[in-house]
Amino acid sequence: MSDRSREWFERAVKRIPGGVNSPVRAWKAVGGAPRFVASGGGARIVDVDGESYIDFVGSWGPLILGHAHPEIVAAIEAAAKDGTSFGAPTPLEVELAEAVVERFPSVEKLRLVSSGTEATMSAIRVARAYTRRSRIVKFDGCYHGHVDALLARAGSGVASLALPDSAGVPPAFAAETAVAPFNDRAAVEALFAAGGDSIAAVIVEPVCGNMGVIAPAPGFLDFLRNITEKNGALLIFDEVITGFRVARGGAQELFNIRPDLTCLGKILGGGLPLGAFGGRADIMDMLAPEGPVYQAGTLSGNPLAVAAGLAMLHALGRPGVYEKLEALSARFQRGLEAALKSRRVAGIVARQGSMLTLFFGLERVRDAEEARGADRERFARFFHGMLARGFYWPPSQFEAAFVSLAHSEEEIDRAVAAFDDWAAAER
Ligand code: HOZ
Repeated sequence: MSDRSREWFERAVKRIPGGVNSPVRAWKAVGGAPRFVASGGGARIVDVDGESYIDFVGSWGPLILGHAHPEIVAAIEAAAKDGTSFGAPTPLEVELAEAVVERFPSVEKLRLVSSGTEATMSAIRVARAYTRRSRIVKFDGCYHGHVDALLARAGSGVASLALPDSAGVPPAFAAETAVAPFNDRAAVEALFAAGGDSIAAVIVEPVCGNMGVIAPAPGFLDFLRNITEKNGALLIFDEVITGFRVARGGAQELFNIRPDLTCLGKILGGGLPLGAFGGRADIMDMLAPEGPVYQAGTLSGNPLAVAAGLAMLHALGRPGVYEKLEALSARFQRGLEAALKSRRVAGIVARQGSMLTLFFGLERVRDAEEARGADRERFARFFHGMLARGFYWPPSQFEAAFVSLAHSEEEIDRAVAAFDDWAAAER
């Protein structure tokens, strides 16, 4: 079935740690050897053995239009013909910055980088410089890329591999990071009460996507906005996943919150490496060459990534796209929930817009501690059960699955039928 994938994996592990360039891809959390992908088109990917799958990973979020969307491919081709990198300003960077500002009113100025990790790393640096404070508050299970200071109780691959935290992060760095449970107001209040004047910023995924999908409790984001403002700390929204996905203007539009700084990535780059951080002009003007905070990158604002991002934002500007995504995703949730119920498999479907997670064995999930209580063995069987039926799901309990505009109602219904079939056998 997967002979060529196995051969490539055996070859890969000899030269690439774990055989992969990002840990979750190794399938350690679900077992088995990862499929090596040969191509993708629309909602499908095809592996090197010629097996085709309907994909709910979507490159972990960027591919909201599906794979190899013709408008994105055309934009990249056209840009490439004019040169792939200059290390000098280009007009399209300005257009992309303007397009982001138009969608995110809290962002007055932004800087383009090459990944979400760079975006969060730079955002906390500028927040520390602006406030002249050093401590950062983050939430258990939120993942903000592999920045040293933010690898405390991180979600995503760190949680999938059940690592306490990353080795190689000096304790002194982590000491500047305080961790609270998501959705826990009292814990955040206690941190501010104990040392609010040393907290530079609170960074949060406004809808968690890296401990599985967990929505904010009603009023929680407003609470964070108020407590940071009251204490002179900045509020940073990590919208690398939620930006352009849960709404055109991200979670901040959906929940009507104005953070001080916002981190973006994934969809912003149309499937190419691109991130951004931005926010209030007085904060962003701390950056060199205007101010004293250094931040730079040879490939920052790369012409191909910027062209792909602009084509993406243009396509997402068409009327009805978010309504269509919501309808498809709600249909998916209803179908999965009906199957769970009729097959008497305990679990919930946690969803915000087109990001969703199946948590087996739980009745609710509000934070990382509850998410860690999910039945991960059943999740692994679910993953392989879906794979065997032609559906590619994120290979970890602690990641979000993504519905794209390339999925059809018929494909969603087939995924539900496959899930029902698996659930029947599981019982
Ligand atoms: N940690 C990433 C998703 N939340 C995984 C990225 C990847 O493996 O490509």
